[in-house]
Amino acid sequence: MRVSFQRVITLLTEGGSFLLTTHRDPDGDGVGSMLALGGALSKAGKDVVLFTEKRLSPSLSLLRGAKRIVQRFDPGKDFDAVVALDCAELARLGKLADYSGGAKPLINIDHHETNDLFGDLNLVDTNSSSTGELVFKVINTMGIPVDSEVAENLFAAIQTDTGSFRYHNTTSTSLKIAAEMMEHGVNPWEVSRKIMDRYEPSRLRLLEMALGTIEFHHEGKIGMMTLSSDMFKKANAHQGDSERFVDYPRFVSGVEIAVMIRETGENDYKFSLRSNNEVNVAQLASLFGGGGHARAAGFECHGSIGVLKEDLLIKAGWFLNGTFN
Ligand SMILES: [Mn+2]
Repeated sequence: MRVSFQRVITLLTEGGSFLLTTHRDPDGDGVGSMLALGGALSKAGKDVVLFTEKRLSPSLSLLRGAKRIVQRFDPGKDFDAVVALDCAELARLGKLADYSGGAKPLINIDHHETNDLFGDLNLVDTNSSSTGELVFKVINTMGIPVDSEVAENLFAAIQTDTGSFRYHNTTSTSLKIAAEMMEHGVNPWEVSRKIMDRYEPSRLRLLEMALGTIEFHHEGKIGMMTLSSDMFKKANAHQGDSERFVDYPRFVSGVEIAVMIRETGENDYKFSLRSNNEVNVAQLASLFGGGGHARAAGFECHGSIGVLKEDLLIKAGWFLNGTFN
C-alpha cells in the first residue's frame, strides 16, 4: 500500500473537525464512503462537514444520512483536515480543489490505479475493491463501533464498485466485510432496491435509444455505444441515467473492450471504457488524459465525434493486438 496508514489514523484520531468530500458526479462508492466515515467520525465526537459540489442523484440521496451532505459551508470555518474520498486527482474535486490546496492537510483515501497521490497524506490501495473497503479499515483501526447506518453506507460503497460482487475486483475481503455489515443490520435486498435496482421510465427510454447505436469494431472485439445530448433530451433523462449502460456491449460474447460515449456539451464528450479480460483500459484512457481502473476507466475530450472515435479505435487496436508499449 502506497501509504502512511498510521499517520492518517493519528490525524483523524487527534483532530476535532473535518471536511469530507468526494469526486464530481459522485457514485455509490464516493458517497457511501463519505457517509460512512462522516457517520463514524461524528460518533467519535468529531465535528464533520460533508460536501458535494452538486445535489445527489435521487437514488444516492436515499442512502442513510445523505441529508447531512451540503453544497455550501462557511468558508471561514477551520478544519483540522480535508478528506477526499474515491478521488483519483485533485481536479476531480471540482470547486473544492482550490480550497483544499490551502494550509490544511489534505488526506487522499482512494483505490484508483491512476491516483496521482495529490494529498499531503495518501491512503491509496489499488488492490482494494472500493474506497468503502479502505474506510472500513480506517474505522476499524480507530476502534469506532460500526452502527447500522455506517454499515449500510459501507455495504453500498462496496456493492457499487464490485457491481454487486460480480466484477473482477471482488475479493474474499470484500465479501467478508459485506457479511460483517449484514451482521450490523444491513439488508442487501433493501440497499439494492434503493441504489441499484430502481429507476425512472426515462432511463428505459434512454436505454432503448442507446441500444440502437451499438456498433462493433476490430472483429467484434470492441462494442461501442453513443449517446447524444438529443437522446437525453428526448428521454427527459439525466447523465446519471446512463450508468452501467456500458455493460450491454461488454456482455456481448467476443467483446473485449466496451465503450460508451456520452455527449455532455457542444463537441464535449465523456468516454467510459470497460474491458473483459486482458486490456488495461486505465492505460488506454490515460492516452487521452483520463484514468481509472484496469477494467473500468474513462476520459473526457473535446472535438468532432467522428475524429474522436477513429482516434480511440486506432489506439484501442494497439492494446488488442499487443503493439502498445
Ligand atoms: Mn471507487
